[in-house]
Order: sequence, then structure tokens, then C-alpha cells
Amino acid sequence: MEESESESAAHVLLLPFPAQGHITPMLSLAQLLCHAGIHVTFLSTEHNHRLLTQRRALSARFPTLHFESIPDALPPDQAPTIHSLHDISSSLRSVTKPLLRDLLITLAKKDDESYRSTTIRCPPLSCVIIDGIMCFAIDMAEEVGIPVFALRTVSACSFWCYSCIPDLIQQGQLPFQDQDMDHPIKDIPGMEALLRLRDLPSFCRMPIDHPSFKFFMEQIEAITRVSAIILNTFDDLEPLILSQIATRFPKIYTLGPFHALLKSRVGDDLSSSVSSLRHEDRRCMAWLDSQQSGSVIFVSFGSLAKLSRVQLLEFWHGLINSGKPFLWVVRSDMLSSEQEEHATPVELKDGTKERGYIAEWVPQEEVLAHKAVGGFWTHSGWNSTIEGIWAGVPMLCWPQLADQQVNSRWVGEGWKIGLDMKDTCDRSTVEKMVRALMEEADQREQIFKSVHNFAKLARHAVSEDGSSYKNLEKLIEDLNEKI
Ligand code: UPG
Repeated sequence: MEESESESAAHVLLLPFPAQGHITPMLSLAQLLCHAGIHVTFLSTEHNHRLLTQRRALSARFPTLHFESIPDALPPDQAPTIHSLHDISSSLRSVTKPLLRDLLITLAKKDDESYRSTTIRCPPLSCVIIDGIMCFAIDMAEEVGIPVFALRTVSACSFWCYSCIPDLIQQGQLPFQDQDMDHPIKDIPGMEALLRLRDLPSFCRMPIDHPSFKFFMEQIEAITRVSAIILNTFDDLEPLILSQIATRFPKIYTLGPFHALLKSRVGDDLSSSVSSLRHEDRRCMAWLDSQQSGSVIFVSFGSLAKLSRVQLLEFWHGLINSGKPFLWVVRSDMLSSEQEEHATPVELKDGTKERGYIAEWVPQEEVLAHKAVGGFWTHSGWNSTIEGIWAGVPMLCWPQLADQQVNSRWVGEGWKIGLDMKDTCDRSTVEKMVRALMEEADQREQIFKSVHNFAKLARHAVSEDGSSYKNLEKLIEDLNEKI
């Protein structure tokens, strides 16, 4: 790029929350913007900066992509867990926030070059795109006079549900008063006939003065101050909910599925694993090659979920008893309690040898696209859900936390693309649900039809005539106008 051209381009700071499910969509967005010539400073915490091993390859591919890091004061070996999100957030506020302020001031100055790349001149900062959880950055960007957009990495239905929590509190529906968990929630516009208490975001099960409840409430309130919201969804998946969101947030860019839009716009030459913070076990692909078409249930609960040893064993027994071949991601940091260590029952070891593969971490998008995979047992994290929709794979949902409860209800009863086994985890339920997903012909046909329809709509969304493609053009245009 010519220097004069570079000087007149927009420059956006992207601030992801330091967890895999947030870094992946933010890095996809970074690539999409850089592909259009926008300068992006991708600011990770030091720990994640080191784990993003493909930074060099990315910067070589996208010369306007600049990686920077900022201290987070967390021990270097601490992998985030969903239980530690509140601690991570406190640490980011106390340590990272003041440094971020200085960085914003420096990047925004027209004549200061201390943070700018030596190879390509970087124009002054024109916009900040924060992860919706990093709402403390809004104050600072406002102080420096830079517009703030927010990427919410959850579904539109979860985002809308979060936005309506203050209304539920005002109406006295929250906090829970020992009601039946199947009690219907009728006051979230667009979801009147769908949600029950058990489907609300998990923090709603806590007292409203609990730090986690306050943590989420703060985000819900702060995000109303940003200039625009970016979502990893597509218009045909959540049309009614998006129209509800538009009543409170006038500017929304739906660009999903991000990973597919990236391939459509930028091409396939960098693997989908560029954002991975963990080492992938690629041998699982050869194992999948040896399995029959549509026979395997893929089990993955994302990057943060924790299981007790009892839950792990119940799941394992259920999988073995189902008789289905399975590929299961069991992260080494997934067990919530070390002291429960016992010998693994021999029938589980034998059953796994016979028809299972357990991996620490896999190339999930590739796994979901493999013809041997016939079902996806997921925790309903949003990235996994939208990747499952793109791949057209029926889902079995076992949500644990945050937005996952809402997603699982939509998968089961909203979009009818899977089954929801929320709040249960005994071996007989697992066996029954896995068999139901993989074997019951009528039900499977219905689910297949629906998930394939959404997969088709997703393909349209990221094609040149599609909504996500066009919305990206609009976003690029709007960011360029902010200079
Ligand atoms: N993944 C792999 N390999 C694996 C397992 C997972 O590449 O072996 C990837 C997967 O493809 C996905 C990501 O890791 O892109 C996991 O993201 P997600 O499914 O969203 O789960 P979490 O890591 O749990 O994500 C957090 C929250 C979740 C929320 C999401 C986005 O737990 O509830 O929806 O962030 O905000």
C-alpha cells in the first residue's frame, strides 16, 4: 500500500476479551477489516499474545494488521475458566485499564509514532471496537473522543435476552422466588412462547447482589452507550429478534457466520486454526476418516466449561452405553476438582479403545465438516452453535453458563435443529439422548431438514448478495467515514 493511501485509511483498535470464544470472532473481524485496507491494532493480553503463535503469518498476509499486547496481571499459566471471568475482569480493570487509556491517547495522536509499525505507517486511531464484556473501555474512548463499537460474541437471541433482564427485574420476575424452573417467561418480546425460567442466562439463578450478577448487569447497561453493535449471526437465522434489538440499538451489523464470511471474502489460504490458543490434535482427522459416514457423535464443550469427575464419568458411561462412535474433546483443565481423582473404570477404557477417540483439543470447524460426524453434543457456546449450523450437524445441548441456556432453548424449540438436555447429566439420560439424536429416524429427518435449511441460508448470507456480506461493506464504509 502506498504511504499516502495508508495515511488516509481508517485505523481501528480491536479489544477482545481474553478467552478463546471471544478471541476467535474478534480475530476473524480483524482479518475482514484488514482485507479491506483498514488498519487494525489487535490488542491482546500478554498471555494470549504469546499463545497466538500465528501472529507472524497473519501479519504477513495482512500488512495492516498490527498485534500489540497489554499486561493483565494474571499468572502466565492461568487459563481462563468461566468461573474466573469475574476475577479476570477485575484484574483487567485495575491493571489494564490505566495502560489502555495511555495507549488510546498515544494511538489517537496524529503526530505520535511511538506505537506505530515501522514497516507501514499507521494512521491515527479512528474507532475502537471492544468486546461487549470489556465495557470499562467505553469511558476511556469517550474521554479521548473516539467512537466505540461493540462486538457481542453471543447470539442475537441471547443478546436480546440480556438486554431485557432489567425489565424482568423491574416487573418482579427476577430474582427467582423458588418458582418451578419450567415456569414460562412471557415478557421478552419475540420469545413469548419459548422461554422458561431455566432458559434464562445462568446468572439469573443467582441473587442480584452476587458479583457475577452485577458483572453482567454492568455490561448490559454500559453497552447501550456504544455507537454500534456487531453480531456474529445472520439475518435469516434471527429475523424477529433482530427487529426487536433494532428498537433499542439503532445501528447493528450482522456479519455471521464470521468464520464463513472470512472464507468467502478472504479465501481459504490461512487455516481456521489461526486463532487457536491451544495445540490441536490433528490425528483425530485420520480417526474420523476410518469411521462410517454420519456415524460419529462429536462431543465438545468449548474452552471454558468445567465438569466434576462425577459428571465426566456419567457422560462417559452414557457415551459408551449408547454404542455410537464418539470423538470427545476433554481438555486437561476441564475437571473442576483435582482431589476427586480415582482410577478410570475399565469398561470405559475398553469401550473408548473400541469406538472412541479422546483429544485435548481438535480443529473443530474441520471436524464438524467431516462426513463421519452425524451429531454434535455441545455446551451451546455461540461459536460452536453457529459453526454447527454452518456444518448442518444436528445438536445435542448441555448448556452450563451465561448465554448457553438461551442458545440451547433456541436450538431445541426455536430453530428445531437439535435436542436440549439442559440440567440433566446422568448416564441413562445421556445414552437416551445420544440415541435419540443419532437413531430416531423421524425426529432426525425433521432436525436434518431444519439445520440444512439454516446452513443453506447461512451460505446465502455470506455470498455476494447476502446480508452479512453487504453489512460488512457497510461497516467498512462507515469506519472509513469516521476518519
Ligand atoms: N474449539 C476448537 N477446538 C476444540 C474445542 C473448541 O477449535 O477442541 C473452538 C470452537 O471451534 C469454537 C471455540 O473453540 O470456535 C469455542 O467457542 P464457544 O463454542 O463459543 O465456547 P466457549 O469457549 O465456552 O465460549 C465463551 C462462552 C460461551 C459464549 C462464547 C462467545 O463460554 O458461552 O457463547 O464465549 O461469547
